[in-house]
Amino acid sequence: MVRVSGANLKDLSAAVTGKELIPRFATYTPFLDEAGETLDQGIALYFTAPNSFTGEEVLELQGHGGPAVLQSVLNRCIELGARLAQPGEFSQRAFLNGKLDLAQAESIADLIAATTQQAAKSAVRSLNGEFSHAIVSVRDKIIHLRAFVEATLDFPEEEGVVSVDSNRLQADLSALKGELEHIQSLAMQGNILREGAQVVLIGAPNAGKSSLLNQLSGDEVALVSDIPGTTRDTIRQALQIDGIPFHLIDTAGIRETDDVLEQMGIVRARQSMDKADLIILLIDETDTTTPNKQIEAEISDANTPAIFVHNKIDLAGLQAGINSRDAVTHIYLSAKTGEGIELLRQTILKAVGWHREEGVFMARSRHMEAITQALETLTGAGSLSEQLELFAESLRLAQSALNQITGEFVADDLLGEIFGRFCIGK
Ligand SMILES: Nc1nc2c(ncn2[C@@H]2O[C@H](COP(=O)(O)OP(=O)(O)OP(=O)(O)O)[C@@H](O)[C@H]2O)c(=O)[nH]1
Ligand SMILES: [Mg+2]
Repeated sequence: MVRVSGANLKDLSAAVTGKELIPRFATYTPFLDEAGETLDQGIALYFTAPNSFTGEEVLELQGHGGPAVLQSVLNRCIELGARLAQPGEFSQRAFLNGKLDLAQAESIADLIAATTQQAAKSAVRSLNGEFSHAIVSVRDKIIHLRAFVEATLDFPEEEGVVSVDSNRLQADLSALKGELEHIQSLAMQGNILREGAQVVLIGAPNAGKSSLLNQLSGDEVALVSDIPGTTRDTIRQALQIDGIPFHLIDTAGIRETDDVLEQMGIVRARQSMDKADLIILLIDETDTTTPNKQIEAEISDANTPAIFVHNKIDLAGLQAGINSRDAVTHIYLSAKTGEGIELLRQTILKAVGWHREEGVFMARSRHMEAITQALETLTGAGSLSEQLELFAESLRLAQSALNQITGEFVADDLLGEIFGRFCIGK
């Protein structure tokens, strides 16, 4: 499909189709070149402003496709005064013309990029405006409270303006915070769906990291052998657990070695630990001679959630199971037979912060930051209920943090950054 958006498209569409199109009616028509020869034929749709996706006049030409035909129809439109769209320009115009707010426009890109059905569903929810409505509803309550506080500041002596009761301010404030925290939790879930958490497998050589990667992904992704030091390069595999996307990273076994290639692999293993959302340490239950103390210390330095997996229970004669010691979850399983794997899968979901919540919104880090900022400001306001000017100012700051999400007041360079990442034609 070739889609043209702008002002005064009547002439252009008459020149391409050779007829006057009725708005919102599908017209079967040839698409013509300058000499009136048919380039392709198909359906033409014409929308008048503002009743279109972009809010401008829009012409859509649905042809048979194929790169050459498509290019010639596109060239014809350019001859007639159109130019190629920039990435995301249709959505950007829709935003600028008030057809969508910023969070909705962003969810279009998220919908297209969704890798799982769960992610797509929550992107649609944001596109429908559910996320924006939730944010706007809290923001309006902040504005309401602020108006009340400012009225008492401006007209302290006025009849009918109730004096401010600091208990009531506290109660209103904590209700607002509660509402925002709920949105934050739903958005955090959406962020997990969008980004997919990075889970890295770490451990001594032969602990069974590659076997576990294969078991979790249900495929022979990585080489497995009883030769210690099999894996050198880090191996990334995308997978889903209950519809949640993950990036699982298999690494070289960590040990002292003179092998230069293996050393390079170990450096990479440590680097991927730094970037991980979750570290899984594999421990070979049949090999009590290999100490894991150093790796354990590195993990606790990394300050990243970790799960300790005790592998090869089939050989060690142990039962599959889970327990918690020193604030660390320990799971007993066999990467080879798959026994205990479901325990691990559910524990991974929990460890990255996923809890089956209804109504998850697709949210971006940008949104999460704004919500956190608003919450911090509201929390700060709690101690200011005796100093009304400062209290009102905190409310104003929280309000403007939330405004950034829907894009009431945003800088042009932020818009450029957001829409520049869309694909062309969207
Ligand atoms: N019986 C049994 N064997 C296992 C299990 N997990 C792994 N193994 C075996 O242990 C050996 C090492 O497994 P890998 O998955 O290659 O171990 P790794 O941690 O990736 O090793 P490196 O890549 O060398 O660091 C292989 O022979 C596997 O078949 C298990 O749960 N039970
Ligand atoms: Mg390996």
